[in-house]
Amino acid sequence: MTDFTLTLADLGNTSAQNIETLFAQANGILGVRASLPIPSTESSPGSFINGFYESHEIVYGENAYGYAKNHQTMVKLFDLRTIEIAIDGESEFSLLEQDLRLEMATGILSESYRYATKSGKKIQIDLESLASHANRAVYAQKISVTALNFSGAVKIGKKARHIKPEGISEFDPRLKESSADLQISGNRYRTKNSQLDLFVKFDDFDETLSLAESQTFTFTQLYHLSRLNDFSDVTYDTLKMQQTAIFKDFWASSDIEIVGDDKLQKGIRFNLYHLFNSAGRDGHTNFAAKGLTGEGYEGHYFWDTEMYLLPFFIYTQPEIAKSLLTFRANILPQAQKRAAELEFAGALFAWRTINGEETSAYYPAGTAQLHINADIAYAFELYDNVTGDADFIAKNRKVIYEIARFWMSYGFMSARGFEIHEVTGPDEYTALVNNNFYTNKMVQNTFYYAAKLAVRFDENLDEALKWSTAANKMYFGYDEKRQLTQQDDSFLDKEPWEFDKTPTENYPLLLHYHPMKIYKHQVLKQADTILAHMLFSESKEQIARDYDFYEPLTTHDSSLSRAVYGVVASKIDRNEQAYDFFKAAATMDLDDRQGNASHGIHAANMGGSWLGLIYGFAGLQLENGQIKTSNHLPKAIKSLRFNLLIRGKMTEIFIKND
Ligand code: IFM
Repeated sequence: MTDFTLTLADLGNTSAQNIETLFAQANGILGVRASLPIPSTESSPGSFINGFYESHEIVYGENAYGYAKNHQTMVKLFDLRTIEIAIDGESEFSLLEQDLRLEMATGILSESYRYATKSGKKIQIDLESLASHANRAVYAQKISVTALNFSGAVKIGKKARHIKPEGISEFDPRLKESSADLQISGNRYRTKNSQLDLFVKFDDFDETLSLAESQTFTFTQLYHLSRLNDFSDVTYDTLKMQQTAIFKDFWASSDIEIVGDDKLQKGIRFNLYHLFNSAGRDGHTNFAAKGLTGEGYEGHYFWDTEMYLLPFFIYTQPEIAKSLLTFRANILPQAQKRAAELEFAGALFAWRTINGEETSAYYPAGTAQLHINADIAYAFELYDNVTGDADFIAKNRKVIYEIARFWMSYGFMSARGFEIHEVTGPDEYTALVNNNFYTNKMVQNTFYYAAKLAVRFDENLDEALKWSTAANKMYFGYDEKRQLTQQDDSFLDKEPWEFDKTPTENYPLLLHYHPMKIYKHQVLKQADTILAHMLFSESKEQIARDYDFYEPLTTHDSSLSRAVYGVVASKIDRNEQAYDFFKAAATMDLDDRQGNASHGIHAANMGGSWLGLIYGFAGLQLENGQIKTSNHLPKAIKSLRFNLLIRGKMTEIFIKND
């Protein structure tokens, strides 16, 4: 297979922490940052277990009823990568050369480092490693140490080191201390507050060898980390063989071939590779905003899963999609409790969470993003339509009914129709508004789907009638004079943001302006109305007018924005604009375009780049179980080939630009 290799030459930013993120290895349960074998002062090594978090009470200066009570932070666990080396007693090294090769075709990372001591003794460290997809408790390494220009005693120590809290120095609301003090008893590590257990089995290594010049010593290290104290015996070679086979299957169903732009070809494969690696697999974990590659956003699960990641999984890896949706079904009790606490009916899912409880300490851009509830329903419906998995829907349909009940109790019927007030839409630079267009559209869709299920299963028919009526009467604001869809009731009346007076270094705005200043202006962080246009049908003229109005007001400070604008640009036949957006999405982390890949991958954008190709360039639409495509290839792309798995049947789609 060609073009499945990632090297340092593919990266726009080769800082130590960027490399750690981009070359990180993960298997949906366990993630390990690709830190240097001999760490530098810039290193931020660590490993993560999906869903393994510590909690702390949120201390509010001014509390109010119903605010989220606890932080949940995915714990930064062990440094599994550091090798302690001493040559004839010298243990300080400078890095001379490094070379990393990530074989995305097999899920195996190869690395080579050359180091020198102060007195000039040089060694080479070669590593081969994997986070096993066959045995998700295991991170495995094959380590070779070569004496390059000396003969002598080399002491090698390889021990898993628990990372202790050190505090965060940077001001960035997207980051929080993630290391935690753990209570250790034998091979069990327990979080103090959340009382979660993790069991480990480490084969530590500590030896002094005598190496002759050019002689290499090779050994393997296996690290087992699991929520269950149950480990099987495995060997490095078996794990490697299994890993290769699993990745072969993955690419056979999920690869996308782009002819005409090698950089984008690599970019999209890199994105799909990380999507496969960080998705939870057990129905009790989900997909963190940064996957299992970094500590940004505390390992929380957001709507990113439903609206940006699930389409890829639903169409190519339905088993993974099912487990991500099962997670939502499993946290239904927490959502029901939350709705009751806030005195609404049904279920209210948390904006950001690990264990199902709301953990957003800033409700205007957190809990108020109620749209996540409609997003979840949307994803269930997409799964239903694409896979035809009737058993799953039959088993979990209560999730949809409960969400519909929440919306019936949250919205209200006025003379104008069914209205939904005091919400924040996807655009986090506009908060607490009435009738956010995206939210109302998604809720309308939720009501229709809930009513359809009620008819399909012949139950809740009285409620179904109310849901259909609310859907039919859903209110959408429209500015007749300007012929524009209103993002919400007040957006078009706001003061324009002075973009020409905003210096480049003041982006992202969230790091430089108080929320009140941002909220009172016409400025968007990310696609909002335009996201609704990506999902639902509307005349091309209307979409184009809205696109031309909202895009110049959008900073794209959120990584979730560009891909969506790209899909919609394709939808209105602006194929070259779509191409520019797609390029930005496909290479966002490789080129560190958001400037914070060090905190972890931008997973939603990676899913968004799949949407850019499949919904955008290939114009995929699903109507009544039938797929339709249309050709929106930009000039530079000669052809596009991909697979879709629809109702269990694999369909290959090939589009050429002529
Ligand atoms: O869910 C997103 C949100 O839409 C924008 N801020 C970051 C979150 C996590 O990716």
